Amino acid sequence: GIQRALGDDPAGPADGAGGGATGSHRVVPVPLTTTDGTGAGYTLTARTAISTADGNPAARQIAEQLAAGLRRSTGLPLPVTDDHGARDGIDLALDPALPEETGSEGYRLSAGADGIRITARTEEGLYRGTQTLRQLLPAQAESRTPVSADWTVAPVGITDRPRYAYRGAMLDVARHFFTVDEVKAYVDRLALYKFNHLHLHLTDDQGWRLAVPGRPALTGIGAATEIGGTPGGFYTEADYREIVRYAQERYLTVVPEIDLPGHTNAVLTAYPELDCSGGPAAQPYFGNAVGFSLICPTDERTYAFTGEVIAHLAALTPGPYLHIGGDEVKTLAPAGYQEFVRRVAAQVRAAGKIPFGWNQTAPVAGGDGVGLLEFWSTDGADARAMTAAAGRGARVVMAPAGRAYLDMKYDSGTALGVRWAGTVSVSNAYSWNPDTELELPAGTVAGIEAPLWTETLPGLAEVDQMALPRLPALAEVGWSAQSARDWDGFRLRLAAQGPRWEAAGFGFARRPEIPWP
Ligand code: TNX
Repeated sequence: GIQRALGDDPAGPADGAGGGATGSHRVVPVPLTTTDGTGAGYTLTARTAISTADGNPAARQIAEQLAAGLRRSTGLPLPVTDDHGARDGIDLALDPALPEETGSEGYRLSAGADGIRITARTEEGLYRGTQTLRQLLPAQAESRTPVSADWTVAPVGITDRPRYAYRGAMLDVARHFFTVDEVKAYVDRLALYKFNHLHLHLTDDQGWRLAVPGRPALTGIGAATEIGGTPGGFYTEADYREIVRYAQERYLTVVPEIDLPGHTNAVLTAYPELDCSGGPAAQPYFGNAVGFSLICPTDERTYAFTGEVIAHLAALTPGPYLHIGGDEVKTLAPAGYQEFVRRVAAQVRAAGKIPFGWNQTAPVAGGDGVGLLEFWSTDGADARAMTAAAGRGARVVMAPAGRAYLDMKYDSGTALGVRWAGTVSVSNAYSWNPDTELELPAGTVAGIEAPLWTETLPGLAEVDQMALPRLPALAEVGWSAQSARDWDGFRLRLAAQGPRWEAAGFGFARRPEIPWP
């Protein structure tokens, strides 16, 4: 709650557009095309069923998820059936005959008096379509308990598909630990806005958050605390698998990050033999500084350690990427740094994954080195290094701190967050083009990511204050065509999300840029 009060603007929005967009035109991220139909629309009633025509198990599972969410708010029975057409209702159909351009996440949605139909070439597309449907219903559809409302979807035809294949959000569970339930709650917010990757920053100076077989001290010692000295925590293998499963069920791929060779103070407290700095023995770290720790790059025991961790993590990770960090190493010369990253990237390749690194790893990217780079820097030299790496075949995820960092303060009055990259208003987060932010060869931008570092954010309430409403702004940057989006339309559509968050019990910052109803 602190920030909410700060964000309140007693004067209200200047243009009097309070209440935001209505009907079918309030979906975030904005679909490719939305065409209003005529007639009464479709109203969910006690007769409504959700059907999956061909009995495909994945489609059925998507239908069950949709039904579970809507049952809890509407109190309607909403049975899931295979007999499409037997009753009126919502039909989810896989249709390989849809145009190829629909892609792997695109879908079509139509609503009319006789029902609602979502079609897609893939399960993933069907799932994205159900997230649009949630937003076509009244805000009360997000309630966690039964409420009464007019459950009508206006008549509409929507054709949709994403601009970028990679739309990620990062959660730093190292600076402050987040429980499995808190991570799931964050995934719930991401799923609604069609994110498809969850990047977990699992390790940092303040804590190591994943159990690794044969390395008990990593969690026994390295996970004990967090920033401020409060108790930390870690994920057991079962916990981690549960996060992966929950995300997968919502068509998000988990991207685990083990940050190396800096940001490793927690490792060094657990395994002092991996410290060759010559300084005093590493102690648990409760502060916010970066760049002071280094796992010994000249000791073979380090590579034995990274090899074990990477092999274990790769085995737990169904997705293609394994992030090796590489940021902010201030105590190692470039040649030694590059040699280290090259060796660890090779270990990731050997484990069958694509090495992903922060932009500092650019000199080692391309070819069989780092395959995917995450650009966050505000430095021109780093930008030029990206151009060179992309020329060697690396692809780039755009997460420029001045746009995409959810831990930046909204303005100088924001209580939470930091401001080393400046302040990031909702409009700053929204108004940029990932394709032209850097000078990169055509087609090398894989997508966008919204990182959330948690030095100043101890729990989900604080996370919500920073993520909402900027997370949906970045979702639209990643999903919607540049030509389909503009700030004036976005702020009205975003305003319509406020009542949804209220119904769902999500906190958010009532930023005065947005004409909340
Ligand atoms: C920089 S950006 C970091 C993190 C901090 C963050 C705080 C990057 C790759 N590293 O270690 O948490 O700033 O905004």
